[in-house]
Amino acid sequence: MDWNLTADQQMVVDMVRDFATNELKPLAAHLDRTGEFPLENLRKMAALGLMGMNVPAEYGGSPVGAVAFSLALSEVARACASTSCTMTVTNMVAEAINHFGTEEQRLAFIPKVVGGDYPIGSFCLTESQSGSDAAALSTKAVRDGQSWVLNGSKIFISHGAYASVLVVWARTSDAPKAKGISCFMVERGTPGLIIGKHEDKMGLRGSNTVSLTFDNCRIPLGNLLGEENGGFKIAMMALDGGRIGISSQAVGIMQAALDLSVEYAKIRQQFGQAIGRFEAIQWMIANMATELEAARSLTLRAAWLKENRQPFSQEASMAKLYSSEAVNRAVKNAVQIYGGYGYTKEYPVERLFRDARVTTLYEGTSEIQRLVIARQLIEE
Ligand code: COS
Repeated sequence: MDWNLTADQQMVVDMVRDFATNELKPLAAHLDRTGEFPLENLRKMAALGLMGMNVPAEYGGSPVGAVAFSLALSEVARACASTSCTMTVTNMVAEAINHFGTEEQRLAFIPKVVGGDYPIGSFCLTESQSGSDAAALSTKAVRDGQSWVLNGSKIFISHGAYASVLVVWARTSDAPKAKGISCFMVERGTPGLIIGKHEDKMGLRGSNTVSLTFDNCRIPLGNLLGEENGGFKIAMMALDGGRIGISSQAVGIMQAALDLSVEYAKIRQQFGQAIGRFEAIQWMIANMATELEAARSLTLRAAWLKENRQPFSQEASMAKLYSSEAVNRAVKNAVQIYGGYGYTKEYPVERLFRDARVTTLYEGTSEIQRLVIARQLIEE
């Protein structure tokens, strides 16, 4: 077993770390405070190839593999968790179009997702009555002449107000639950696509989250992705990959929490010495570092399986489950180490505490990850 990164993977890490440290980190507190969306930085990231890291170059991607993607995403999350949210979802959308689209669809849509003025893709699955139970969605699409007409609403859509292409799941038959769902691509500005309420979130405040309404939203027949009534599997397969992304994001936030904790433990003086000399603080830092390594290993193993075209659904859920729970323990301890200062917005651990919270919720709660893992153990 070789744990070393390849020269190409190391190059990606070095490039992204440099970019994230210089361009993303300095803006992270501002985005958190103002809720501004970092469009300019996302365009720079697209120019560096970070929005289509697993799609071929002929569609505007820069295929470096799932492992390099995971490493890059962790570097971005370490600097700015909000920006990493947009990066992971956009990569997930680009990959889904690449995997399930026709050649014509790939050429038409992927370059818009990974480049251009809005190098952003949205994943529109969740509805007010279908979160964990994704197959219960009720948005409808009906065929009308040369069009599909979409009606319904989605909620909690990451960067939905800025996406160039939105992949949208809708019911296309009366068949029960998962069997009657199809997947569509809707372009930014399509009449009938209405951007709704902007969520005022606890964390990831620099990643725009909106509700969407489809009001007789008419799209060409050719915007159906994959097979009619075969859309649910697209969502599930995309989420398998997406969960490696969220796990990588959690690893990045954890690394930031550890960096800040170690730095502060060395300089903060109490009882005549640096607090890092007290065992109480050392144990917190040791646990944080150990759990970070465990989270990183699980994440990279899932990414490696994906890259090597082996089944990875269970491993992606294990990685996401562990990393997301562990990052929440890490940020809690980072605030503890900073004491009262950690509870103020002057210190970045307060932002990390809020940013980390969503990782056990989105792209499948911890409970859904356990369900996916247990089902594969018990039912297969
Ligand atoms: N890859 C490929 N196909 C999959 C799959 C996967 N990972 N998971 C399920 N499927 C297929 C099943 O094989 C089944 O196909 P058949 O009808 O041909 O047998 C179909 O999809 C339905 O699967 P299942 O019966 O398991 O669906 P459930 O309604 O029980 O839902 C869970 C399964 C709970 C795993 C799913 O609803 C889920 O992931 N929920 C969480 C959704 C989520 O993460 N939302 C966040 C949105 S983004 S913030």
